[in-house]
Amino acid sequence: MFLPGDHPGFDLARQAAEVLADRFGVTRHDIGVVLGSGWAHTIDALGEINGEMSFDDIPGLAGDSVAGHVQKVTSVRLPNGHNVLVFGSRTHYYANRDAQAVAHVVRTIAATGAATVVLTNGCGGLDAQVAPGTPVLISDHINLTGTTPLVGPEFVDMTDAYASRLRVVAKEVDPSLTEGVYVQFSGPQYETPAEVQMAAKLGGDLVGMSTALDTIAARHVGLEVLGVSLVTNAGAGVTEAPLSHEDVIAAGESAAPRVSRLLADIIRAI
Ligand code: 8IG
Repeated sequence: MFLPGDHPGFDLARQAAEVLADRFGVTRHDIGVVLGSGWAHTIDALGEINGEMSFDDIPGLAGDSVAGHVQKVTSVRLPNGHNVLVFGSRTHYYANRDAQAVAHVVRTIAATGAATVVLTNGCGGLDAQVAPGTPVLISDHINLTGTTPLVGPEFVDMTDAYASRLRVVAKEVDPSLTEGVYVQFSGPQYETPAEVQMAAKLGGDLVGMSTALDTIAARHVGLEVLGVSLVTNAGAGVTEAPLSHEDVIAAGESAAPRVSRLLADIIRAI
């Protein structure tokens, strides 16, 4: 139905979408949202909740167990009637080195009927002037993971992978938003200062561990992508500060009310 074609993982995504449609009584979702570190409160500001489900009850969604990651899917009805499927977290490549497992969330979103996916993340910033707690629109990415969720001769066009149309919509909602190139490392260790320097020399602005692989999977199934990063820390060596996961979560928490409200406004405007 909504996810035509044959590829490893598509059958499992269609099964997951069927379970979600049955449980929420929503035959078609219009927009999918994946919440990364720091974005969890977006749901509160979106609209009326149709229902929620634990990852444990959804085919293929084992999830991972990182502090700050929420293991549930929520269906929300916006004031404009759009149904939005919100994943409280994603499966990360670092969890089990499985790019197929990573792609399952966006494939499931496509299988629910959505045309658009909003991918959010927490990331490191390469510009010391960008304060922790600043949201940045992703304009493009560099995939340094050495992997891809695609198998076989799938020659997907990655031009305008982060739809310029959706970035315009986001900037209409908040003209102060800036854009940046997201560089994905495979993690889970943070970068060395030398790796952060390399990412900057390659043309990167942000370093993270998730969104490039998600976007490849999303473009493969024809989803229009909006990527929004929350800079929760300066990349290693950009400032004197050492990196700690606890500090990263704290920065996300303190920015949460403001960035969640912003994201909700953007999603309502899509
Ligand atoms: I939150 O500094 C968060 N995620 N690779 N580097 C990478 N991922 C991150 C970082 C960071 N901060």
